[in-house]
Amino acid sequence: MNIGITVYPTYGGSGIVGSELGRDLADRGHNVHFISSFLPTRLTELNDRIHFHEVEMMTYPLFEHQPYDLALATKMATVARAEKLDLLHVHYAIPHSISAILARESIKQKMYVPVITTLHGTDITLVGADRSYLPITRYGLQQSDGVTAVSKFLKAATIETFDFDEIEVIPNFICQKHYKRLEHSPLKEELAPHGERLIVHVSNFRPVKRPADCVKILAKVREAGVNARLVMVGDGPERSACVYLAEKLGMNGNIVFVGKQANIADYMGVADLFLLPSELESFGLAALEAQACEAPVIATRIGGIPDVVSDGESGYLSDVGDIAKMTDDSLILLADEDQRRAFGHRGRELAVQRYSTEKIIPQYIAFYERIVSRTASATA
Ligand code: GMT
Repeated sequence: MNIGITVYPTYGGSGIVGSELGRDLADRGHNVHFISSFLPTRLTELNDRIHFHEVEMMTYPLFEHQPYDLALATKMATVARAEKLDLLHVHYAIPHSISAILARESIKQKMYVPVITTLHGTDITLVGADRSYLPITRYGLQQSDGVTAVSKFLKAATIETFDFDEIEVIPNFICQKHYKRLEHSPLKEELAPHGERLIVHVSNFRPVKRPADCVKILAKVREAGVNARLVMVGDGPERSACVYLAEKLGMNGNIVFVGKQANIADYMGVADLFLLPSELESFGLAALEAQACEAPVIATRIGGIPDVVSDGESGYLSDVGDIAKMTDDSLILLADEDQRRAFGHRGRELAVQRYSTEKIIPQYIAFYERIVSRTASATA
């Protein structure tokens, strides 16, 4: 197939999923055309089956805000016609599904390019549910030729907010060759030079991720006598609050903020423990990546996380903000290396069994085939 994919090309989970999906589809022989404002972060290499089409923006003084959605729609339509795309698959509803629908409609006299929208989380739970975007998000869902969601939780949330239920659940996935334990990594020595236990957090540091909870947990873990260090990977609006809190709690020397990293598997692969204390996660891709790297996960019991992290087997789950329990759970695993390893092994086993690319990518391909054949017969 000739597949157009649009993602936010930054460090968000939806961009990662869309990029890794495209790469895997190309490995399976499909032609993949990424259409976005710049090359997605995870897409370091292009080849003869992975192509990139940059959305060009004209700057004009009258525009207070540049209309990216329209430039994207124009590019989608142009690429669809030039490359004879079989479908446009957009990740994150706003504004991508609206741009894709506009593109489809603008060229439908010449060809019909079906639009598939994958919902990732905040596009429904935060942005889409906001009154300013709710009607247009519902329109995007109704007008898409196919809609998928990354978890049962997100499907239920979409039904509740938008009264729209034609949604296929296709969970996120993991490349088991890329995400794995790194036993002898120089990075481990660099981050934990005196054999400290390494706790890792990865996020985009938005309030919904509650990264400051990680700083509080580290302080309490150290108070309990465990020589641990915390590595904070990523960047975003909450980072300065975390730096301030670290200083206030006297944790400066024990926390390292490494900022955005191209290869987070390097960090997860050396983690003794992974923290994800989010207020909401429709899926919790970071938890899945950590589990694939054999890092037990301490997370919150919200959204799609209980499907990914098996409480008491591959990690422990707590209520949002329950620092005391998350600390106790961390201490259990950090104090008992055998149990920590057993949780790590079980996490990898579950990640591979339930979410390997081998299991999930064929579900996307089957969904594409279904939508393409349904729209072909409807438009014949
Ligand atoms: O909010 C983020 O963390 C980014 C966001 C995105 O769309 O880029 O992540 C969402 O999609 C990820 C990939 O499907 C999921 O793993 C995250 O759980 C989800 N985030 C939230 O629901 C808050």
